[in-house]
Amino acid sequence: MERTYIMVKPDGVRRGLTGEIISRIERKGFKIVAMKKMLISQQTAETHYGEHKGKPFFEGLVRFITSGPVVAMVVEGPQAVSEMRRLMGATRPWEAAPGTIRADYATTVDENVIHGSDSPESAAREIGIFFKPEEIIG
Ligand code: DAT
Ligand code: MG
Repeated sequence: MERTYIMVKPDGVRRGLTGEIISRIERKGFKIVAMKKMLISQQTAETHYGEHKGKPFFEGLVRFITSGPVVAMVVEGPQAVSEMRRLMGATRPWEAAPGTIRADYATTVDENVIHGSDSPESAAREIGIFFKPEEIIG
């Protein structure tokens, strides 16, 4: 069993896509072992997206992810990291495979509806940023 950090981004929450995304995760057969709606602080956003610091889109990305509530989750299942990346689709929605979340619900790279960890190591790091161990109920 593997765990990954999944987050409905502010555009997804604003557009009322949270239920649809949760539904896809559950229908797949994955288990949501933690979930909360929250506002991300500037500091937390910069830590979460630390790998992108210095890139031209970094400031805009931090501004966007702090622009409204997100729904943060820990999702568990076999190959959860890579499988959730597959369900999400490519970062650039126009490159995302048909039927993926980003292909179905997003048009731009800067508002692409969902975040998912890109490796088991990133998942462990990101879960640790957003959840206390006792908030994860397996
Ligand atoms: P992903 O979210 O698929 O893991 P990433 O880690 O490369 O993609 O980038 C994180 C987020 O940053 C991405 O979801 C949207 C934003 N982003 C990436 N590249 C961008 C770009 N060229 N212009 C604007 N935003 C970008
Ligand atoms: Mg990433």
